[in-house]
Amino acid sequence: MAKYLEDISRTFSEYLLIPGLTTHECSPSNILLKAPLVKFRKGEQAPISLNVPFVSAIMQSVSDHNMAIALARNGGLSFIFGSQAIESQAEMVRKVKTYKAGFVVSNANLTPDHTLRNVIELKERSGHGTIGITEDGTSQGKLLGIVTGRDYRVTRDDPDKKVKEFMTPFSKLITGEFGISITEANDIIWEHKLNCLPIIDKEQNLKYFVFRKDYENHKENPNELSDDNMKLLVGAGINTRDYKERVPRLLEAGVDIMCIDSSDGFSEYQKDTLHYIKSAFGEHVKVGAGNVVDRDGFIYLAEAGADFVKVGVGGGSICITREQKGIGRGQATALIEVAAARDEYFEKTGIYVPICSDGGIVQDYHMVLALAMGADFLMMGRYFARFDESPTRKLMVNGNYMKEYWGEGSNRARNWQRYDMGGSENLKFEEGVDSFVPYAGKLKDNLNITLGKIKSTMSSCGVMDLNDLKRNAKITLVSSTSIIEGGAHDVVVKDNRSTNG
Ligand code: RVP
Repeated sequence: MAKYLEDISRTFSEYLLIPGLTTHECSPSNILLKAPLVKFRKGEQAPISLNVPFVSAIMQSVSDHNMAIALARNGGLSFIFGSQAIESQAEMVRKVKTYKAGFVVSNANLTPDHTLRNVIELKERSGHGTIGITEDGTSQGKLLGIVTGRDYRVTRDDPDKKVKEFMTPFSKLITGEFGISITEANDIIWEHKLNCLPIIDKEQNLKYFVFRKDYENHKENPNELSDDNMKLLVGAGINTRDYKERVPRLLEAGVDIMCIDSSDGFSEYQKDTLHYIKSAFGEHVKVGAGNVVDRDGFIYLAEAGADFVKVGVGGGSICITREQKGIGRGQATALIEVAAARDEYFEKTGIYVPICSDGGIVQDYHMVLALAMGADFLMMGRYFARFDESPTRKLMVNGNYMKEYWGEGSNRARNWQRYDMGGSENLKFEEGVDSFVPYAGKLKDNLNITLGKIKSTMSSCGVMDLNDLKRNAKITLVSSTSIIEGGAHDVVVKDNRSTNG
């Protein structure tokens, strides 16, 4: 006879946190959100930690190099989507690893023989007012001058005037030497009252520009997640089919951590993949696995060597796996059981394998609930898809700005490896939808509001960090009637504010 689980499959909206004693120290500004990303032994620190407990979903519509840069600069990490050619994924990883905060590769360049007309066209096309003038017109060519808005007057100058006649020539430029730090570059900018400092190598080739405004932004990112060489951390999704080719290329590109991406990770394919990577490349190569929804799945992947385990089947906003295949579990129930399994495994082996709650976060308070229920960190798709930094188009739909957001199991993504159960290589039926989400602006602005809310909830609960939250949160189930009480009720609300969900 089939086994029936005793608990009901529940989701975040069915729970609330009970306030604890808020002490004087427990103000939001004292609360820490650091979280372990990979496994560690009792008494040791995790070799990689997040500064905020968020990672962006392994999805075409969420995590490319731009998202990865923005998120790492704000303390989290992106897993760059694996449903693309190996080389293009490796290239995205490389872009994140070679990104130097404040050092910008010039993407508006011309030669001295171009004309003012070309300058104006380029400025309009690229949106950049500072143009590098190089011998061959490339971003890394020999620097011969720069052109900014101060060098010409559109209304007076002849559009056919050559760049060499009005550029600021190299002999008059203040430059920085390749290799200097951002602080040294900034000192030069201040000393010479510059807006932009070209950085050149010994052969006078242009490497970067440093802009005054970017340095100021850099100082505003105290949470930045970087390695010992001050390079941003980045992850990448992999699958259980082409890992022998994909993993070495991602490692060459400098990836810091990988995650096997599957809607159902309780499989021998994942074990084979983990074993292969660890034996071919060494224990120091970090790989997460998943997704699972119960103790058995967690223990299996932890024993197979996963560095973290991802939890969740069917709870994603764009996911229809539960409808299509009838498999899955309420995200809260899954998380509670897997967190208990993680603690049991830690007790038994002395190895702490972090768990990631993946999918189904709608409200900001769901994040605190997930962390209180035992998630070490959270993976989100819909949340990040709404921002400027996600790779998808922003469109006007019925008078509102929207961003596109589609599932990896949709016909649009055709990520068959994620739903692969062996056998034929075709995605036979869709497990995800193609959708819109309300456009929300810049990642940094939204993240700051979310983190503020999380800290405020933690302060109400009287906890100072995420461990404290896991250990001491008091959580209650709510009845459907009391859910109604949780929103504005029995009043006529004046303005029709939309929620961030
Ligand atoms: P959400 O944050 O609720 O949008 O969920 C994102 C998660 O949904 C992803 O991290 C992934 O686990 C899952 N996903 C991605 N594509 C699909 C699908 O097409 N079914 N599901």
